[in-house]
Amino acid sequence: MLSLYVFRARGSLNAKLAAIPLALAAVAAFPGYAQAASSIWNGTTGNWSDASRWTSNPFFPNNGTPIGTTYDVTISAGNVMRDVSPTIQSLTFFNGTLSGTGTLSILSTFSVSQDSTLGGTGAITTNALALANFSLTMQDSVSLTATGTSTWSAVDAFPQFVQLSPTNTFTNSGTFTLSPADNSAWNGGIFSNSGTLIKSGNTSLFVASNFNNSGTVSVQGGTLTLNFGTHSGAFSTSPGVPSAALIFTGTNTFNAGASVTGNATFADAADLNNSVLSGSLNFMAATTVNGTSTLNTSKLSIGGTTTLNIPVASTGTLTIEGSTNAWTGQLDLKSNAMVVRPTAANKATALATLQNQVNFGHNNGTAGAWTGLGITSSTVAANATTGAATLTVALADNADLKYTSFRGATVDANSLIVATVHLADANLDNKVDSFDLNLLAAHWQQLSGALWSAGDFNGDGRVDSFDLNILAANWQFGVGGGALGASFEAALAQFPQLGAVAVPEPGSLAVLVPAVLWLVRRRRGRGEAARPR
Ligand SMILES: [Ca+2]
Ligand SMILES: [Ca+2]
Repeated sequence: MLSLYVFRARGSLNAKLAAIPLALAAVAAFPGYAQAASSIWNGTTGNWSDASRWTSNPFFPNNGTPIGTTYDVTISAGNVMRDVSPTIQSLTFFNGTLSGTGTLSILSTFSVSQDSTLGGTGAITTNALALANFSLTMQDSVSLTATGTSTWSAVDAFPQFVQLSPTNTFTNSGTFTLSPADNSAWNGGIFSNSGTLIKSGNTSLFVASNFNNSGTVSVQGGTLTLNFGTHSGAFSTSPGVPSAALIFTGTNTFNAGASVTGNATFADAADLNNSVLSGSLNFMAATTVNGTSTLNTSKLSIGGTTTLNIPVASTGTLTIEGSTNAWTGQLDLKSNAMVVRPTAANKATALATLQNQVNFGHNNGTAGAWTGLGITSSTVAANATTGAATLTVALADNADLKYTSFRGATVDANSLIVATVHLADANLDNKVDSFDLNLLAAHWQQLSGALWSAGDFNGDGRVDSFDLNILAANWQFGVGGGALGASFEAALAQFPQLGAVAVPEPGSLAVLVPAVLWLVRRRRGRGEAARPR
């Protein structure tokens, strides 16, 4: 049976077999003359170094034996065991197994088709990996590295598969373009990309490996889904290609150097540490934005809980899953801020939505506890339980604040800012001083629609003595010792209109101001030693 099998395997390669002796004769005739030889395995199970199993007999394929010879190798059946560590020019591999312990260096192209298996230990390196019409299985702990220009081509519509065991590693350090048939998959093991990985074609590919990117991943068409991994490289989708999409599933960690831009969905937990985030991002599960990360997106959609651990994030549009009074996603600002940049045309809608999301975050579940869905802050929620709350989540209109940059985020007159703030800090600079009083004074007696940035600190849409009282109670918070000379009385004196207004009961200014003065005196008493006489 074996001999018949071998006969068949060899018999199908008669033309190539016939060429070998001629090539070897040429080498023998011109020692030192560079000569490409083809060598074909005979389909049995045996050692690579057993020359009798190769058509290049008396030599097994290994560049330089004899001197000047390079080998284009074909394995189409059987199991070739790497008992040596050869270097060859190319390997055409289909329906065979390559096992053993030695390394194998392929200087040009490693072509894989049909059902092929790599096993054993040791490393296989190739310049170009060419996958087409194949399924490739890796076993044991063999590794495969592609350093040059590699391709995965779809010959027909049938999905193709790469299957690694948990102890196999594939590394791309060159440029690998993946154009597989739809619903193809790269499963198992470790997929390490330190080069450039390009997904092209309008098909979907699922990389269900531990995928780690320290290089560049570019989706130029179709969907690339990446299972869990740790990244310090760049991910992008081509702008202007609606079909191009990146999906991260499983737990993904993005460390220093990582960036994500384009149409990307984080379907499961993502830890975004020190990464640059832009484009159109969807955070559908627990997502944290940490460290020195920057988030400046055109669109941000939040499904699960997104936690901001950076001072500011900015997005053109913010979408939180759910609907008015029924939000199901959650933005946890912690002690930070989110800038939303609507156009003039959709500013009013964006503002109403943000107001509802903040209100829902404040009161959904336990009223006033800041534990609801929508927009909230776990920092403010913790502060609220102290019984002497000093923090809140504020919604500010930059038309009031007139910043061009807020904590480094570019803003304009249409920009809206939601931020965790100290009470009465109208301009969100972590201090309560005359700038805040200025804003309040500019909107004094506005009867409706006032935001935090207009001095409405109690959220009733009006700017009146209730708000002035809150300002007085928090006066000089966050201001260094030297500025304490700016007394509230002196500051208030700058705004005679505040004193001239007859305020309806119970908050008339006549009643208010003595209360304010009492507060200021009390603070002054505490700060006696620091004040010059
Ligand atoms: Ca302030
Ligand atoms: Ca008010």
